[in-house]
Amino acid sequence: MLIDLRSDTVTRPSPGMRRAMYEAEVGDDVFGEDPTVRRLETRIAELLGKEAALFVPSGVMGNQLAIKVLTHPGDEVILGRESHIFNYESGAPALISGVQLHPLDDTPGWFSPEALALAVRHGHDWEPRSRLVCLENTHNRAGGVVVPLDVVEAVTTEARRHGLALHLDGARLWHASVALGVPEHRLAAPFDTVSVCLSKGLGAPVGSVLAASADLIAEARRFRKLLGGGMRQVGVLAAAGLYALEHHRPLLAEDHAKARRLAEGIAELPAFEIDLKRVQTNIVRFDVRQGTAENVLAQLREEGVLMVAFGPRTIRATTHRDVSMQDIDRTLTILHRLFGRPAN
Ligand code: TLP
Repeated sequence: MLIDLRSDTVTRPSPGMRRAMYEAEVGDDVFGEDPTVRRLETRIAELLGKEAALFVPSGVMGNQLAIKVLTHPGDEVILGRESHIFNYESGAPALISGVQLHPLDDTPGWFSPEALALAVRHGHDWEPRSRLVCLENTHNRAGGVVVPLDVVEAVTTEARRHGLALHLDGARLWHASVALGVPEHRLAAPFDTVSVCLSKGLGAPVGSVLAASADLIAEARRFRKLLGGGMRQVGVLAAAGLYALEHHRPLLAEDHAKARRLAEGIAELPAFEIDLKRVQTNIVRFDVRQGTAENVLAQLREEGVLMVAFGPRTIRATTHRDVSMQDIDRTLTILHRLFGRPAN
């Protein structure tokens, strides 16, 4: 049996989730007639403390709809250099919204209010217009780190001082909430738009949700259709999302515990370098001291363990509900056997 730690997106729907999908009441959601989708949207709006929400096929679409409804072509969007939007969304902001991205150093998982203030333009004719600031919580490439509440408050307050709009990529906001012991709506409060994913740690097969004011959601709904994201009897998928919120979300702390165990085992190996302080949720990011990440990944693959490269020497392992603590222990046994010799 493979131990698949490539991402928390690889989970299969649980038996209870499949049953909920089978039994879902459905209707044509393009006409706004799918009762299960409506229930999901209402539930997420409530959890995030926003007026309304929109079910979308993916996290990318949630982020891109947010950028679309908060900007005009030619505007500038300030975001982290390590963010998902900047690195992994195929250049969509340029294509869909006609905006320019202004990346700031967010190595720890965020940029400072001071760096943000310096990046804001001055309104000259020859400058792009600063319009939107995006944050990511938890921050994927930083290693699943949680952006603390005081940082969220400081950065968003600074953005508002300059009259900027705010979007939160909360693909794993659930994990941030569990790690901080703070409800999602507190982490979402300063933002105009928040996108969350059901298909990552929560274990639904498909789906993300964008939450915002009723006006912004009405606008996003129009662009979702334009992009081909208007879905019909999609209550079968929304049912998986509702099930995940109720039955899988309360278990996320277990995934954090698996990541911690894995990280502590990796820290014992001189072949690798890991910052344990960064292991706060379900992502374990570590560096290879000698040789390449690809070489280590190939050796692990031979043993049935899958992880991904996050750079030439950097590896990411992500825990989720389809890997057990026993799988983590087996992974550590394999890592110790392969890489246990001291580095010289
Ligand atoms: N992240 C995926 C990869 O694309 C890297 C993963 O395996 O972690 N925001 C964040 C912070 C994400 O981590 C992801 C997916 C998305 C948005 C996009 O979600 P999808 O894949 O549903 O479009």
